[in-house]
Parts: sequence; C-alpha cells; structure tokens
Amino acid sequence: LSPNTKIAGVFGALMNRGQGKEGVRDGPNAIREAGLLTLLKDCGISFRDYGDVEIQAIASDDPWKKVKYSRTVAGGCKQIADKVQTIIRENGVPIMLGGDHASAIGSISGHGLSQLEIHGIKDPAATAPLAVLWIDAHADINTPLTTATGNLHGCPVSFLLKEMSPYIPRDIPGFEWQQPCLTADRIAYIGLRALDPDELFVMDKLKIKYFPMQDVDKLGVQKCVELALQHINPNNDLPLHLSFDIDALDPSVAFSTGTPAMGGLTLREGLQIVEYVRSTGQLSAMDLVEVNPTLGNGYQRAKTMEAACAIIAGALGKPRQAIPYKLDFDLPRP
Ligand code: EXY
Ligand code: MN
Ligand code: MN
Repeated sequence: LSPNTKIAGVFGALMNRGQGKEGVRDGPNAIREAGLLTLLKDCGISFRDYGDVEIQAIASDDPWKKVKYSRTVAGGCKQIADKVQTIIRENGVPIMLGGDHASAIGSISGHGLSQLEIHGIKDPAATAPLAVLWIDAHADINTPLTTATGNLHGCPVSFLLKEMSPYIPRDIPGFEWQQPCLTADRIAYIGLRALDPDELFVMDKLKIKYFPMQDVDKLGVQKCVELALQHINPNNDLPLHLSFDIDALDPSVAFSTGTPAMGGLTLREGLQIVEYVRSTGQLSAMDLVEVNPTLGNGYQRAKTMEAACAIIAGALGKPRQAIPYKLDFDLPRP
C-alpha cells in the first residue's frame, strides 16, 4: 500500500452461512457505526466505501455430506471475489469487513485473480504472486471431509491451497468457479490456539509456518511477524493479503465473535502485527472478519468494535500516539 497512489476500498461482506450464528452479517455495519470511516478520515487515510456485498441466499441448499450451505457460501464468495477485483482495478486496497471467515475464499481468490491479471498471466489456474498472513485463533484449514462441524468458516484455507486440492472434492455444489491460488509456503499464521487434530497434521505435513500463542509468549509478537513475513515474502516483493479474524484477539478485548478462544492476543499485540505489516509497504488487501455485534453485552460489543476499528486503522497507517496533526493546524488561543 503506497499511500500516495492507492486508496482503501472498504466493503462489507454480509456472509453468515459459513457458521451458525446469523448476527455476524451485522458485523460490517456495526464497525461502520462505531466510527471506522470517521477515524480513517481524521487520520488522513484516503478511502472509498464500496457498500455491502449482499449474499444471495440459495433456497434449496441442502448439506453436502456434513458441509452446510455450500451453494450460498460459494455463490457469496464469487460475488466477493468480483468486488475485490473491481476495487483493485480501481487502484484500491480492498478492506473487507466480515461476515464470517468463509468469505476469505472470495477475497483471496479475487486478490489472486487480480494479481494474475496485473501480471498478464492468462491461466486462471496459475499460482498467484501473492502472500497471505492469517491472524486467527483457528487454522481454518479443515476440508469438506475432515470438518466436524460442517461449518465452512473452518475450511477456507484448504480451498485456497494448491497442495490441498486433491482433498477437496470438486463436486461440492457451488464451488465450480473456484480454484486454489496459493502454495503452502505463501501462507503463515499468528495467534493459533484452537486447532483440530487433523488441521495440525495437515499443517505439519505441508510445512506451513505458524506461530501459535506460545510462540508469541516466547519470542514476542514482533519477532513472530518478522519471521512469518520473512518466510512467506522473503524479498518483500509480493503483495500481501492480511486476513485478520477478530477472534485472534483475546475475548477480554473482542468478546463479540462466534467462536471465541481464551488466551489470545492483546490489542497491543494485534496492533503491533498490523503496524509491522503496514511498514512493509506491501499490504494489498485486508479482511477483518467474524465480528458479531449480536453477541455479548453493550460494553463487550463496544470494545470489540473499537478493537476492530483500531486494527484496520493501524494497518492503514494510523499511528498509536495520536491522530496525525495537520500542518496548518492553529492551536486554540487562550
Ligand atoms: N475448527 C472448528 C471448525 O472447523 O468448525 C472451528 C472453526 C472456527 C473458525 C473460526 C473462524 O475462525
Ligand atoms: Mn478464522
Ligand atoms: Mn477464528
């Protein structure tokens, strides 16, 4: 993200069929109502609000084996991918407000297709020049066959990785349009603490780089993000997709989310991650997902929204010490 030439393209992904709690579709508007756009404006961050991607609910959407709502989720992800491509064509950095994390199949696929387009690569099945940093309590790498819950928000990464493609049945209704765009060495995780055993097996097998919470404690978050980016983007020349699940943060700061997990990142650690990402100059798209304003009490909701706004603003260049001053600012006289 070079602030002089690109602007943030904010949009809501009203996706809520990747898991069971409907209220997550209200996340984007709750984040806006908490003042995200005013905050960006006050920080001098250029943005455009692209509105919401309404997810078309498919009437007959029976489970495929355990997997729930595959047609609705897949169709929504296609709409999201199109939106991301539009924003990138208009020289924007897409900022997707979620919505559940299944939406990242759409945002990252769209980002991948945009990179192929930018580099004039005609084969839509090619690996996109792209690196993904996934901040989450969960690894979201179940497959349609390993998922115990049938919730697609626990599966997006398996759909995105080339190496996982033999394990993704191609007859899952709705996903015909979708192809993996990443290799396993181009994704890293920070914040993990709630994986299913099959997920851990797959990650070790594919040698995916991950920094669970105990690494954050041992190494410090700064070292974790440095090592993660060094691994996925060794020359710092690939555009970076930051997929930030609010449940990576500890429930004491971000309670209003569908699958909270104890022992998470502090807001300060979250900010340190996004500020470091910002400092690389490579941020090319971001997701901030799993905000569910129907969960928790008023105080918990307000804190969660404030955290979501702070994380986005930090990734886009808001310094922590203050909103940047204007050069022609006149101090009020006594
Ligand atoms: N691993 C569990 C599942 O597959 O259902 C929990 C996934 C929670 C996913 C949240 C969005 O990060
Ligand atoms: Mn997630
Ligand atoms: Mn999560």
